[in-house]
Amino acid sequence: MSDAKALKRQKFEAVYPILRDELLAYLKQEGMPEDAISWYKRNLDYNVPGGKLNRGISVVDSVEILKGRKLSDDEYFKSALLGWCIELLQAFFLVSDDMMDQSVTRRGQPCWYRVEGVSYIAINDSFMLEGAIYYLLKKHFRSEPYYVHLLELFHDTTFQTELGQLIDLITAPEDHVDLSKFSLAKHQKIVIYKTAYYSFYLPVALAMYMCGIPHTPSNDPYELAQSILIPLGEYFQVQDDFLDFAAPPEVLGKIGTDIIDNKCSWCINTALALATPEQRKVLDENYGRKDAEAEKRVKALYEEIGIRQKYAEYEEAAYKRIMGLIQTIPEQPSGEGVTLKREVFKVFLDKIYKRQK
Ligand code: GPP
Ligand code: MG
Ligand code: MG
Ligand code: MG
Repeated sequence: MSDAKALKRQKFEAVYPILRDELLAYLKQEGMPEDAISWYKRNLDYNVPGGKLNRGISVVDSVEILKGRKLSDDEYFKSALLGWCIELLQAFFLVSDDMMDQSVTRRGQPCWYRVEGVSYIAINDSFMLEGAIYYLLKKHFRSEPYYVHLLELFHDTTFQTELGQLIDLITAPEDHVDLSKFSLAKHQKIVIYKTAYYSFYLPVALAMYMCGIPHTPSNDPYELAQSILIPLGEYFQVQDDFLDFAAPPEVLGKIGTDIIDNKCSWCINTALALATPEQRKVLDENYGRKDAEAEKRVKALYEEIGIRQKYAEYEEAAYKRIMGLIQTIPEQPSGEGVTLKREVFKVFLDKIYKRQK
């Protein structure tokens, strides 16, 4: 990591304890018992700050680029706070996703529900991570003219992600493997809803609202942003699917579960498109089984089919395609006020291009 990048991360991380303490102070003020306060602290500390923080820091980066200058202390704090609200949303999703996917590790440690004494309490803990978002938004943004936009955006994005999670889950029944039900079209729908909206559109749209960019009836800048960020998010989830199969767990921080979980992942869809009838039979017999040997057989077949090469080709094509989309943003914006800039999207794309984790 470059020095500049490490410093940026540190500055962003320094905001987290302030927000956590505000949340804990709320519990105290409500007269909650000490053990509840320390439980919530442990929940927050375990699940919120330890990730890559790409989504959160992207809010700050985007506000900076859109304003075209260094931020005041207040502007920095507010944009970082919105960034941490996305990290809270992400924590809410991951704690519950790991239960639904029966995952083992996350960010190099046991998934929260697998921590001694937590178990199903993790369901309520995930709700409390979500609740924190609206407490913080109300406390810090209530008097801003764009407050209702922030609320709507978080609510809409949460619902979209839950829709994506629903189709992810029902396309992967535990007791019934039927690979003929998978398709790249279905995969695309799943990944756009479960990942792209909250991971890519949300950070940039939050930054745009904070900068006072208005909606317009034609050529709405929010729609333009979405037309680039949704394909970007789709590419990101294809990476997630590929890394689930290909990345060493020590690097990825989590153990892949997609093959065992019968997921409609990019890898299986790509393999199905390339498989000979004999290879297809191996997939039909081994995919989605709760069995480490069967998982190994599927992985060996992915190698045989050349999934790594296919992925490298996909990644190059996706990068070029998204770069092309970014060029559709007018270079010389007309009119006054803050307008969209290509740089917002380029920075985001460069953050994920060829990622290993
Ligand atoms: C990524 O899926 C999507 C999410 C984490 C959103 C979950 C949404 C909910 C409403 C709970 P994934 O299972 O591939 O992620 P990972 O590989 O990180 O487990
Ligand atoms: Mg999942
Ligand atoms: Mg998962
Ligand atoms: Mg995954």
